[in-house]
Amino acid sequence: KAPSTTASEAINKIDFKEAVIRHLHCTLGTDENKANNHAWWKATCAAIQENVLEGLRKTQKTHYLNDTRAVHYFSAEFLMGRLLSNNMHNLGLFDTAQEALKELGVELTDIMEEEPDMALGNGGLGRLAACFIDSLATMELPAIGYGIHYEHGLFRQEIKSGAQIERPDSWRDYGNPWEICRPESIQEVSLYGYVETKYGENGRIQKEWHPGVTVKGVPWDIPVVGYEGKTVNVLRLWQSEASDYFNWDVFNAGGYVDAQRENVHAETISKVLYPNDETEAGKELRLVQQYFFCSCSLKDIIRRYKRAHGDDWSRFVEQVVIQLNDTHPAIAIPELMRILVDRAELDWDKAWNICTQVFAYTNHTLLPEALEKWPARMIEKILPRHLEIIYEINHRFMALVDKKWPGDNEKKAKLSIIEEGNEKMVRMGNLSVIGSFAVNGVAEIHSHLVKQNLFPEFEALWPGKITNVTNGITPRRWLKACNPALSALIDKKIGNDWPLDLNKLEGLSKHAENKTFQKQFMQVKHANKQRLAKEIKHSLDIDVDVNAIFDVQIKRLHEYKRQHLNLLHIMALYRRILENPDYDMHPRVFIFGAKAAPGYRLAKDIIYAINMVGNKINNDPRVKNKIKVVFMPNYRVSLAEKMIPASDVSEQISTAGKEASGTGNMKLALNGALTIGTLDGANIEIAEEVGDDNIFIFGLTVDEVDALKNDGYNPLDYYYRDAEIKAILDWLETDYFTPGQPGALVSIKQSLLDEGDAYMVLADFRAYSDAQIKVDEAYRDKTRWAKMAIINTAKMGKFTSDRSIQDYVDKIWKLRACEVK
Ligand code: 26V
Repeated sequence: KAPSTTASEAINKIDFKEAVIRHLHCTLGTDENKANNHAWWKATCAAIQENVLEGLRKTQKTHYLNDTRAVHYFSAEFLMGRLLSNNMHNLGLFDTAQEALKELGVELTDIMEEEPDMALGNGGLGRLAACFIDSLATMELPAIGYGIHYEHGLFRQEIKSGAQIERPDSWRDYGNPWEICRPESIQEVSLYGYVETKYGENGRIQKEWHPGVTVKGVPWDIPVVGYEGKTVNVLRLWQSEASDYFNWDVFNAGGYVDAQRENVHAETISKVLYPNDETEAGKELRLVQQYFFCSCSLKDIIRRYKRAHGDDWSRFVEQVVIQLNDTHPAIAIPELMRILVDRAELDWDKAWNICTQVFAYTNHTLLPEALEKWPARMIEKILPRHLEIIYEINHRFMALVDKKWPGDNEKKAKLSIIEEGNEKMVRMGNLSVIGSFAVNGVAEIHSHLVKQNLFPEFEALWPGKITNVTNGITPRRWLKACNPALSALIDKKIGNDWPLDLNKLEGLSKHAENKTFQKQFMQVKHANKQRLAKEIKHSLDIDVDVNAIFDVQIKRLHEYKRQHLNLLHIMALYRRILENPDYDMHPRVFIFGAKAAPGYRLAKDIIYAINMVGNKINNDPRVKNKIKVVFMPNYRVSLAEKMIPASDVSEQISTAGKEASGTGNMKLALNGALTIGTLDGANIEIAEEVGDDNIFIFGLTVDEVDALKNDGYNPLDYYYRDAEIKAILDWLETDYFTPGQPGALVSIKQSLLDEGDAYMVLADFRAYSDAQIKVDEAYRDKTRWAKMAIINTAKMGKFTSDRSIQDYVDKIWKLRACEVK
């Protein structure tokens, strides 16, 4: 069925104009003549928020009256981006608002630029959470997202003389029009202190935690509007504040300054999002953040449950399912045990039974350095009672393992939550698997590797517990809102119900060879490229040819994602042009967007190298504009929304087995970009959908990577046997790209030759270069390319996050939709 404007039928242009003006006057204290874009943006948000809040109220009432089972999505990250355009589209108010504002002399797309991104996440994991809550609301599923109300999101990236500089992100500096503070739902969270062992009347041992510190968790709610605006769920983010109760002793003893200092400490908890830096162990504040939001969220869930069911815990597991987005919220498992055993005085088995029916865990990475482990000593200091509980969970679990494999200490060592060694460590992955009823990976290949390589002993112990749910993306944001011209073209061709049923895009397939449609499709792409070219000119003063291939690699910077493979290939092309001025290639613009973790040296060096090589190539007349290299600073959701619709080629070139899924790959293909990629993550499933003729697959497979590693991979073999590879790597050592600074780019060469090339860049280089030649050939055949691009869009139905969520519902959550009238 066609999307109706249910929520907004009554709202016409006149009403909307009236609402915006009213908010200019009464909310912002200004008027139409004085208002700048920022004020117009705020007034427009406020006018939209009226409709959002109406839906929120109805939804909450309906969920309460129906006493619905709900999923609680626990995530330290929600990468929401901007909300105005999304909310307008989901409410069906975009056109109304645009026309109304036009009549007031205001351009909607201009004022949308005033909105700061909500960048409360690092990358794929946080954006996935944002797509999932969009789908949950759209599918009318009772759900709540729980996370942290960071004062500063992911750092803002500036590029100075080619190098990344980090600046604080301040998304709330001038107020956030979407969030609602809920002081009535404040929670208290305890930290530090010691545990007292007591003996109760019945001889039962009782543990009492005497915390050293108490802090307040203040909830901020962000409404999450489903498509067509019926269900409006919430994202509840906790902000830390000093507790009213705690530091009065210090204060009364005359320690006013010390009391203030404690304030600062409490408020530090939600101050800043941690970037994905090398290793987490030792970062006490990070563990405190995790516990803080989990404890607040669990108490919030229990408060809501008790309102309906009192002290009867028997229905808790029917009402509550909690999805752990990676191990970041794994501390919620011992926290729920503590609440049930110490507070509610349930016996251990009963409590454990509840826990293991409530939690489910998603794994998002196999990289050893990204698997969370905390020193037991640190947990003991911050959460002494929780460490005891973790030991007790482990003790009972080890008994179970012994039953299955009597006397097998090797198995026990692998399965144990505790890693013995110099310093005892708590493995959050093992805790998550043991405390959950379901574990999932995020793409077929990744889930297979989770079973086979990461948790083989758990797979043997509990066959069937580990499953797959392939990631997805919301087509509302990642096609309808970000690519209005393509959306309109699709509407015209196959109707407008595809945002709710993305498999409908399949209907485009039969037009893939239609010349008129091809022309229209590529005209949209061309117009999007013109817009991006303007943006590039504006922000970097680089002229790019809109008829060139726009080749895009946008994702966090990491060696396993191999931005340096892309760079080495660019250098190879440059070298070929210098050696042969007639080198035949279609002009190409290589566009990058990537943030490096501030402490990740080589990643920052790669950014620097991209900029320095780019600078040289862009200004070398001998290149005759056949190559341009563009590094777009401060890659973020709102920039992705501009780059993706303008992309021809999507670079998905991770070492096979390393990228759990990827989601940018889906966004780009959905918008008609062709993938050049390895058989890794969701690329494999994208290839299955579009067919081998419509994707450029190259390089080692997972098995070949393993085999080569086992045989003893030697990058020097490739260096000496491939003259081009040698020439390029040697080039990095000169000062050709960094005049006067020889060796400034040498760390890349070193990582590939001296340090063993852990991600097999050199092993895949030739295959990658050959695949790029195929890309070039394909692009020159306009008809062929148009057909391939259309097929890519047409075959992306599988990758809607609605399908991912339906998989979670069927396999894991067992939820029912609840219609909001
Ligand atoms: C964390 C760290 C921390 C230590 C340094 C290295 C490192 C590298 C990666 C990470 C991220 C781990 C979790 C994560 O963000 N995974 C991403 O999740 C996406 C959604 O499932 C998925 O599409 C990406 O492939 C996966 O990398």
